[in-house]
Amino acid sequence: VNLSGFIKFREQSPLIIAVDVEPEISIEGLLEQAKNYVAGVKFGLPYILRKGASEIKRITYRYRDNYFFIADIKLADIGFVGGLMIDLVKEMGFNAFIAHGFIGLEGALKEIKKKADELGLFLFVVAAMSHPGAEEIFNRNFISIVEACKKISIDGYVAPATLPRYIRELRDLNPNAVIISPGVGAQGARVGDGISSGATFEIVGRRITLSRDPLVTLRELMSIYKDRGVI
Ligand code: O7M
Repeated sequence: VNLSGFIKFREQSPLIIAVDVEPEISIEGLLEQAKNYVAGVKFGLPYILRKGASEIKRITYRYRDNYFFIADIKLADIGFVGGLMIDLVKEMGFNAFIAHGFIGLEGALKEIKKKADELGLFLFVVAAMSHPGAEEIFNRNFISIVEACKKISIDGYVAPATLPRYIRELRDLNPNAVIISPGVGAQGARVGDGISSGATFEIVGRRITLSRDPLVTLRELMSIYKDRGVI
C-alpha cells in the first residue's frame, strides 16, 4: 500500500482493527466477518510474538486482498537494529509498520524510512500518544517530531483520538498525511472523534476484539460514523 493506495481502502471503511489479544471469536472468525466494515488490521507486538512469524504470514497472505496489514512494532532503536525488524515485517507479509518519532532522524528514522521505501513498506510515525502520561513527556515533542518527519517526506502518522488537537494540528501541518488514530472505545474517545478532527482512519482494538458478536459491534460503529456524517 502506498499513499494513494490508502484512498481505495478509505472508501471501504474508516476503521482499522487493533489486534493485541486473540479475538473473542478467533482471528479468522473476525477477519471473515469484518471484510465489509474494516480497511486495515494492526497486529500488536504481543500478538505477533504469541502467534509466531509463520502464523502471522499465513494470515496476512490469506487476507491480503481484503485488508492492509500494519505491524505495530513501535521501532525505537538505532537504524541498524530497526532494519533487522523491518526485514522481518516484510517477510511476514505486512504492508506497513510503525516507528516512534522521538528517536530522531540521523542514524534512526532516516535509515528506517530509506529501508521502508526500498522494501515497499509504508511507514507510520507516532507523533503523539493517547494515554494521560503522554502529556508529561512525549507529547511535548510533537511539533519537533512532525517537522523532522516532513524533512524526509514521512507522510504516515499515529495521533490520538483522546487528544484530538494533535490530529487537527497535524492535518494543518501536512494536509496529505495518512493519520491513523487510536483511543476510540476502551480509552474513552468517542467513535468519530478521530475522523472528525482530521484523521484518515480510527484504530479500534478491544471494543471489537473482546466483543462476542463483532459483527453487531461493527454495524454499530458504522451507524455512528454515518450519524456523525464522517462517512
Ligand atoms: O482500542 P484499544 O485501546 O484496545 O487499542 C488501542 C490500540 O492503539 C492498541 O493497539 C495500542 O497499542 C494502540 N495505540 C494506543 O492505544 N495509543 C497510542 O498512543 C498509540 C497506539 C498505536 O497504535 O501506536 C502505534
